[in-house]
Amino acid sequence: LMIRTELIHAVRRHQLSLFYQPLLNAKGEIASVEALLRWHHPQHGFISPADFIPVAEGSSLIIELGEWVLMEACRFIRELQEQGICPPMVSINVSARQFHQDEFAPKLLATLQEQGISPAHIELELTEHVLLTDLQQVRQTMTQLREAGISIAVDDFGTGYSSLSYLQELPLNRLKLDASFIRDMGNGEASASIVKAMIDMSHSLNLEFVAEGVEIQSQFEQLKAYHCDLYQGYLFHRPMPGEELSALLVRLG
Ligand code: G
Ligand code: G
Ligand code: MN
Ligand code: NA
Repeated sequence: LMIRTELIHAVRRHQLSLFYQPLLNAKGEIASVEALLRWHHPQHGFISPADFIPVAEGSSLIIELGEWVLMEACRFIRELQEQGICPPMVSINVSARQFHQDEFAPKLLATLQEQGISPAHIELELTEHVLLTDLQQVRQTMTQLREAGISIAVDDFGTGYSSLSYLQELPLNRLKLDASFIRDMGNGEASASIVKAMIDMSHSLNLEFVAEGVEIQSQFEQLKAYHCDLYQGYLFHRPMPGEELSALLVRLG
């Protein structure tokens, strides 16, 4: 309850910020970045989105937060452009309640247009849970988004215990395999085989495959041998403030 009340003021009091974590391709280039919300509370310090997102999801607060995240991502993309830096695609996490609100796609597209941001700069991360609630409506919304040029990734892939048939039915771009699979890869042949099979499946469906939570070199080597497309994790970069990312982009040219 404390969190809910305080969260209502957090936006207005400028306590929220976006951090960005790069996703690298096999050549080590930054292919895109994931935007991750951060809340710095003046008394309680840093509060994890793992703690406050579920609270926000309990009410329309999540809609307001989602709108703030989108505006902030747009502001950041424009700032990079003004500095002469070519902005990477920015992935935004979208929760169920946001995605299933009325007019989600047209509102999002209108905001991008107002902000002067090309939809090609934006990817949405949706969990299997979001995708499988009202598949008919999800397909419709997603088609509108894809036709406008927005990319769609399945986040935490593999944790939803769902049938995989939706992968053929929805216009997806990427699968982001949940970090737990990457952690288990070192624990034996079977776990590694699962990851390899998922990579092969995603390629046969023309989807890009992202490994999340890559923390050690041996995981990276193994994933490269399996032809994983994109890599995200502490081995490469931790989530960082926007200024740090723009400095990194300048350094990399
Ligand atoms: O960055 P971190 O590991 O602390 O994030 C914890 C969780 O919070 C992750 O599941 C992530 O998807 C979620 N999260 C981070 N930022 C956002 C956001 O802007 N919107 C939503 N809906 N979830 C977010
Ligand atoms: O649920 P989602 O995939 O959106 O959550 C991503 C979360 O994973 C973010 O909170 C991010 O801070 C965290 N994260 C990113 N890379 C790593 C990593 O290598 N190890 C661990 N433990 N967490 C990571
Ligand atoms: Mn995510
Ligand atoms: Na994830």
